[in-house]
Amino acid sequence: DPAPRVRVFFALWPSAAIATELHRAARRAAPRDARLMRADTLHLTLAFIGDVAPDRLPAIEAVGDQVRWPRCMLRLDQLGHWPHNQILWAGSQSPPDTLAQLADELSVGLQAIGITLAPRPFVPHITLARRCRHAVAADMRPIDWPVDGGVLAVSQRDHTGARYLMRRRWPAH
Ligand code: 2AM
Repeated sequence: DPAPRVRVFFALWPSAAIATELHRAARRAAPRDARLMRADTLHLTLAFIGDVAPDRLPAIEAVGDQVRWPRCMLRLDQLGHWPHNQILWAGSQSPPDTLAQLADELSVGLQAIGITLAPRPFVPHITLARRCRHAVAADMRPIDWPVDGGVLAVSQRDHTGARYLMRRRWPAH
């Protein structure tokens, strides 16, 4: 058998208070048959790495040590729906530049250790619900998320969906 691989990504993880507000927004906006994300699973992906051999984790963590984790205010004031993956998401009409910079620094750092991310633009979003088949017509009461660090998360999938473990946390600095 090949060695087991782990599915990892860098992300921003909201506090329980912000996650609760986001979950409320999701409940208000999502159609009944959509599958809401649990509050404790809500996050914003900065760099999706995917499946790696566990022995790659120290180098990946070292990338997290190298970048600057900014402190910033992220105003979530936008709901969106992507038909191609049936996701209902929350985003920002004016994301701070520092977040795109952070995503870029992570991408460059990962590239330097031989991990190339999918060449798609960074669209900061928080998936609120999956299997959302229709566009949603809903306004969102803005939620101000004081971003003060980030994480390396490990995704464990089973029949109940995904569970996330925080492998490392970095405070803003
Ligand atoms: P999504 O919420 O838009 O699906 C864990 O799976 C996290 O990584 C999710 O936030 C998910 O984004 C993101 N993700 C999963 N597969 C991805 C991919 N191929 N490219 C970019 N992000 C991905």
